Amino acid sequence: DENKIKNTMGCGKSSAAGAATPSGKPSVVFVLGGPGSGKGTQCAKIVDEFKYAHLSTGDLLREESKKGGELGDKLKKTMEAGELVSSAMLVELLKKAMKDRGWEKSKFLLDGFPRNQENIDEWEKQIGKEADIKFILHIDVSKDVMKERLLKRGEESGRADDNEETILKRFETFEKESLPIIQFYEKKKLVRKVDSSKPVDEVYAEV
Ligand code: UP5
Ligand code: MG
Repeated sequence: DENKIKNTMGCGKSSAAGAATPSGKPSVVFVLGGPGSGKGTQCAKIVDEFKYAHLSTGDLLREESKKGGELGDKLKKTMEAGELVSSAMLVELLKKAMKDRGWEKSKFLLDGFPRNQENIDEWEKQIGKEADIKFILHIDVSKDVMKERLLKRGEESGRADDNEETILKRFETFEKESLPIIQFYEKKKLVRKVDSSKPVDEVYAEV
């Protein structure tokens, strides 16, 4: 639904990218890209240089799943299958994390969100006009490179989804559900794409 996506992008046209909005609303950059493309790596560098709060929905979900219980187990299973968790709970978690960081006048890098249309619909429902979305930062690199990076990271990361089988499922989910979201934003000229095939600092220079 084109209008729904468009509505999400409604505000904040005039203020500088990254600046907190005069309205006192939080200013948001969605950082998107495939599994292992370097979203977290680049966000950490942005945080070092600029005063952004970095929230990775994947990290939030991993934290939540560590708590165990019925929800924790369900999240763990979904992530190990390389599938996407349901949006209502995810956006609730995200909004709470944003509030904990300080809602007003803050600048957020939302790493790995939104990944499908349901995510966008739920964002619209729970947050919508309460935040100003500035643009989408697309960290882009080939599947071969992503796979190589993830397998290497998997040697030490302890992440249950950094194994070959799950990596392939994560790629599938990304292509089927998340790429269309990036492509839609692209048509709206809201995407700033960075080539992430180069060494970290060179990628960051472009970021
Ligand atoms: N690396 C990075 N940049 C490099 C470079 N330029 N040169 C050489 N090496 C580079 O980087 C990955 C690895 O590559 C690292 O070892 C790094 O040193 C190296 P990283 O910055 O961690 O990449 P990132 O894009 O953050 O990869 P990540 O694995 O976190 O991406 P995913 O999108 O797969 O994982 P995420 O944690 O966001 O989500 C995990 C799962 O949670 C999903 O599969 C899904 O099941 C669930 N989820 C949802 O359902 N909904 C959400 O909204 C979010 C997550
Ligand atoms: Mg990450």
